[in-house]
Amino acid sequence: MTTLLLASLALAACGQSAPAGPRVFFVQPQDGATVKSPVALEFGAENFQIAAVPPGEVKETRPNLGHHHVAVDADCLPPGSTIPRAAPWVHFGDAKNAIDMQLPPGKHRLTLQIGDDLHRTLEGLCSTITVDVAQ
Ligand SMILES: [Cu+2]
Repeated sequence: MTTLLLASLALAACGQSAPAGPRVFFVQPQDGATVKSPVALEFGAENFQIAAVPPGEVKETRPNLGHHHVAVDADCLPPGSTIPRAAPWVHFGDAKNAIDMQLPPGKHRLTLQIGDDLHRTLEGLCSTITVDVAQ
């Protein structure tokens, strides 16, 4: 009796379409891939809007949108951090989602992180992969 009840509750829970959270990810390369420099990077986002930073001085951020940032051999910054305008971070404030990047041979971590109009990190919107750059 109890088992049946739990089973139907679980089914009911699955049937509801819970809103999927926003997410950011590398479309390419794949995590663990062996690649050749220059490496074609492509970024993707789901349930989140990628938008260019407005021109001029930005004082306020717009909700639920932002732009990509990528860093080589760096980790995700904690939520609420301002992403430095300095190496290793590259800002895509023009809303671009791709770049061909020169990388030295060897293993490298690639971190993709969303920042809002004020280049501040957002909870859960970061992804790190590792690639092996061939000689
Ligand atoms: Cu930025």
